Amino acid sequence: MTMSMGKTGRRVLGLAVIGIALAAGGVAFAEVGQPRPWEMTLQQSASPIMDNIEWFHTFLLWIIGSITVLVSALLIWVMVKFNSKSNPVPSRTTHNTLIEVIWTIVPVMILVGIAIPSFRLLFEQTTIPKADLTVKATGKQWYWTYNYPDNGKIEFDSLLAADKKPRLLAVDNELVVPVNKIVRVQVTGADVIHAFTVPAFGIKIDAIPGRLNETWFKATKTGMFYGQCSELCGKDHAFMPIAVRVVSDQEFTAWIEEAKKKFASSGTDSYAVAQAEQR
Ligand SMILES: [Cu+2]
Repeated sequence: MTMSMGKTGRRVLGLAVIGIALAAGGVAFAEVGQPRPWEMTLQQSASPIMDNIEWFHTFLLWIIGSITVLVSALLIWVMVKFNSKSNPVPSRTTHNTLIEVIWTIVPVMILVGIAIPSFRLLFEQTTIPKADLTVKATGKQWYWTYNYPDNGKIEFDSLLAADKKPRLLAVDNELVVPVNKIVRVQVTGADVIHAFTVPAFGIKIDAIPGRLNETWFKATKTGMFYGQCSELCGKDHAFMPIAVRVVSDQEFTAWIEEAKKKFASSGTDSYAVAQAEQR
């Protein structure tokens, strides 16, 4: 018996060590803007909205956790103290006004406490501040087309790049935006419903044919940020990632100049090119 207990103990210890190693591995892999192995939390935030979402998530977790602990404690207390053995003659009490008032008022207060930050966040997400840049993302089966209406007629397709890393997230032409600038994103669909999502910016909005949806973000860090189409849109739904490259102002201006030439109306329709190459 002692032997088997020792074995179990060692096994538990072993599992704990593996767990810590995996967690540490996950941290070592940590990169902003993309998922990482064994990730259990939200992706690292890179926008004020996402900071707020993270705060709200943690706030809710504490409330849910406390309620769960309280209800479990009450259940255990009832089971131990009032079972037929320890309490053979039950009380015949049926009503208690004070308790009934408390268990009505307290949940109402909790819900109001949740509603206030929840609506505040919702308004922040849906009220688009004065934008420094507007980009348009059009979901197509199965890639994205980006437009820069403020900067001439830049339009290009963004397709999954199978040879690039990170796998299934990298694309040939990334959406490029300047850091610390308010970017308004107009989103629509060309064929079926898609959804434009970048977790690190806390944005997710449907791309609906015949309708122009709007959202916004302000990237507070430079680097690559990835997302995926988040509305089941057909057989290659899993293969139309969203890649956003956040750069400094100067780099952005330089990129715009380059893009004007690269994606000039002569038509570098990379989707058509890719299709042609496949044939
Ligand atoms: Cu999709």
